[in-house]
Amino acid sequence: MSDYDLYYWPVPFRGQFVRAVLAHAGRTWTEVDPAAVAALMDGPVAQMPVPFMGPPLLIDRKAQIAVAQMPAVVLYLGETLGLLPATAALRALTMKIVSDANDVIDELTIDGGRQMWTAKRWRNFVPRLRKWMSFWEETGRRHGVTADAGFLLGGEEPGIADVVTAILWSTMADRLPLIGVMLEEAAPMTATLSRRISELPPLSKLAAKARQDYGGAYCGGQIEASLREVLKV
Ligand SMILES: N[C@@H](CCC(=O)N[C@@H](CS)C(=O)NCC(=O)O)C(=O)O
Repeated sequence: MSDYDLYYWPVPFRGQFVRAVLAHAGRTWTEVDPAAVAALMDGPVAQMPVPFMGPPLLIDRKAQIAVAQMPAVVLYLGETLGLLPATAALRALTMKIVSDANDVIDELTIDGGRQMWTAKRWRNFVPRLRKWMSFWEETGRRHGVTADAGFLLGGEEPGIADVVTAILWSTMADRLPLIGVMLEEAAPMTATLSRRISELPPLSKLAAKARQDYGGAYCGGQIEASLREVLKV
């Protein structure tokens, strides 16, 4: 029996952050059937393990705890698996990075497809996406990241901030290569940091599994189609 049940869709997108933290920590989880995810999400709130609007939702089987909202799930895993930094300041900064990553993917999908991308909307968004990228570059610079060494918040080993960074940018660059080109230009140290962390064995195994299970999909649905249309990929 695995350690956790993960309620998410068969795409990388937001669920991949949770999968990556679990993989990084060497934990096992079961992916719940998407029909069961939809049934739970659309069912009575009184029957939800925790009230939630949309997945990811994680159930810790042993502790019988359910958590939704991606940053809260990552915080729960970080706390219970001892993966967070030692100081309050770095713990807060870790959750700031996780929240930034969640904001970036919300913006990239116009809040999960509230509107579709048009060429004009995309043109207006590009400077903002580059600004987001520069936040990672600047954070790394302040903590001693160089072209080929270091971790986003300093220290001697990769932490949750690095895992989340790698999943955010490597998944996006892999599935939407033009954004990868933009990252190399706007935030080259972040691009190499993301590659270095993604090459850690548990994360490279996870990426291979994602490729096998979800093909080239990123977030899925019409919003992915409209994103590919403006990026012409
Ligand atoms: N703020 C939530 C967003 C959750 C969310 O939007 N989940 C998407 C998938 S990435 C979903 O399926 N939402 C369905 C809905 O909101 O109706 C989080 O960070 O977990």
